[in-house]
Amino acid sequence: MTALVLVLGDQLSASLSSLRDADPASTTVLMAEVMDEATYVPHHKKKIAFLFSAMRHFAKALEQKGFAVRYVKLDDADNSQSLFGELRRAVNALQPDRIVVTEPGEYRLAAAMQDWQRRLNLPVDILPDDRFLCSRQDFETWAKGRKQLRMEFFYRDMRRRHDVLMEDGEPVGGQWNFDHDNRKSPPKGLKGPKRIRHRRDPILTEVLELVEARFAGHFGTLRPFHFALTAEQARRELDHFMEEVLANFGDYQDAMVRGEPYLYHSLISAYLNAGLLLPMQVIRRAEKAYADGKAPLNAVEGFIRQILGWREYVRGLYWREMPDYATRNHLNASRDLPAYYWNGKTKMACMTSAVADTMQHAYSHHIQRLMVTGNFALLAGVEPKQVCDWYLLVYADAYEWVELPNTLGMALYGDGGLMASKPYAASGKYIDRMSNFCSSCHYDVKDATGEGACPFNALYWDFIARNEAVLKGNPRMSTIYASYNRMATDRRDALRQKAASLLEGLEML
Ligand code: FAD
Ligand code: DLZ
Ligand code: SF4
Repeated sequence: MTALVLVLGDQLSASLSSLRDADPASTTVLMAEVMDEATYVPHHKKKIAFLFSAMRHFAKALEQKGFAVRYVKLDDADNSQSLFGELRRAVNALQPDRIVVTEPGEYRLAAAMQDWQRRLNLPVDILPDDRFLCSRQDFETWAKGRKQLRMEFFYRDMRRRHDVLMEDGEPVGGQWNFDHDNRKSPPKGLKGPKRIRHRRDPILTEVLELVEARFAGHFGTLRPFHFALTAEQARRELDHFMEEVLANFGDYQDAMVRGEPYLYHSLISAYLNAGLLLPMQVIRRAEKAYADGKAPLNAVEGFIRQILGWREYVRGLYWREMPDYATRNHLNASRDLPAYYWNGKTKMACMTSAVADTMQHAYSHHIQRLMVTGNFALLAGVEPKQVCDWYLLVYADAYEWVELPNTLGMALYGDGGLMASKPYAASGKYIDRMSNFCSSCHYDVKDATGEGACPFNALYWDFIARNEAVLKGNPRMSTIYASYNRMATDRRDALRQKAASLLEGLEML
């Protein structure tokens, strides 16, 4: 029996379910760089360069293990530029007895795959992606019958189930969550630690030239290029994070500083999502850092919660709610995404900084995504589909299974509170507290209605006012509505007038 194993660009793990038990003597692995995947949204240049280079390295590693690898480069003469097209060509050339593939991360591809067996007239085994720590079935079991799917309870369950940061059946330190010790404002002059860099290799040089030539019109800058491309390089970054950075992760998790895109974040999401790192490998490494006294519990618990909790939770939610999740728009938001999301040209210093980091690094950290670009789109009422497409293409770690719940659910409240118990809406005051952006901004964060007032302020109160019918019943919004309704009528009128003029001139801010 000969098998053809299709490995996708975000399945670069030696332990992948489709490869784990494959016999190199009777297996050919197919990997293909195709325009269909590179352009279903026009991904950031760095994201394409990262994936193509990492794919080529992974193919080499498989060859070293004895597998025959059919690797199709983007510019190969007969490349059909679609995954199915490449599968069909390989089937015609190799005449395998069956096809094996690990289930893909995105619904669109999973739906298309259902038809491959019929179209190829060959058995197609689609195996579960067990690199995740909660299977789709286990998430269903957890979610079934619950009125609310709150991440915190899911996370506690995962801690128990995987015995992570547990001692005699209790959470280490006596609490599940240490967030009250986290999330400090940035002190003046806060800088992130220096990050390690990897040596350029011939594979990367060739791919950078390819991306420069073929994707010139895509978002973002390509060079300098800094991503790890192999599991070994990603592990070195992880080790460096654990030794030098994790200790301050909790304290400055929500801090934002101009010119410091990374601060104390791990920068591992692109590696986890492409398979160069595995979630349990990262979690056990963080537990070890705690045991070795390299980092305090508030940092280690907060970090582990992101991976064991949030990452698994959003994946479970995605598969449970798709396909209609992608079309939800609970607040009926319909404005167009302003041009500064693409070029960073706005007088709002916080938005310029978040977009500039994104253009340069295909990265910005969680609070910039949530409380700057996400918050602004929420307050301005931008149509969720346009916002989601933007997030899906601009970040090197973006795949729909993780991007969509975070954007549509967490940032935009588009799912009506399935994911977030209340909208993450905030005025300029929050951004001022957590960043140094406002001191160098054209706008005045202390003003809400004057000529040079911070746009986030009036837009925030307008968001509260215009969504009153939908949000008022939410108990977590009651203090906000009480404050709003206590405001003098003149003040409320002034805020709404200011917001109307801001929305009218949204492109000009
Ligand atoms: P750290 O802050 O160091 O966190 C460690 C790890 O925890 C991350 O690498 C990631 O794997 C995981 N993690 C943390 N928060 C989340 C979360 N909310 N959901 C899932 N995993 C999480 N993350 C993506 O991986 N891909 C996306 O496309 C993506 N889109 C987002 C869109 C919006 C609007 C928002 C608000 C968040 C999004 N996130 C996404 C989550 C989060 O912002 C990124 O995982 C994080 O910024 C990656 O940087 P890091 O590796 O330095 O993370
Ligand atoms: C994101 C991406 C890109 C840019 N290119 C490819 C590619 O050429 N070949 C490939 O196999 N995968 C690529 N990917 C990753 C896929 O889009 C990803 O596997 C699906 O979205 C499922 O998560
Ligand atoms: Fe952003 Fe307003 Fe601060 Fe300017 S003043 S940086 S627009 S929050």
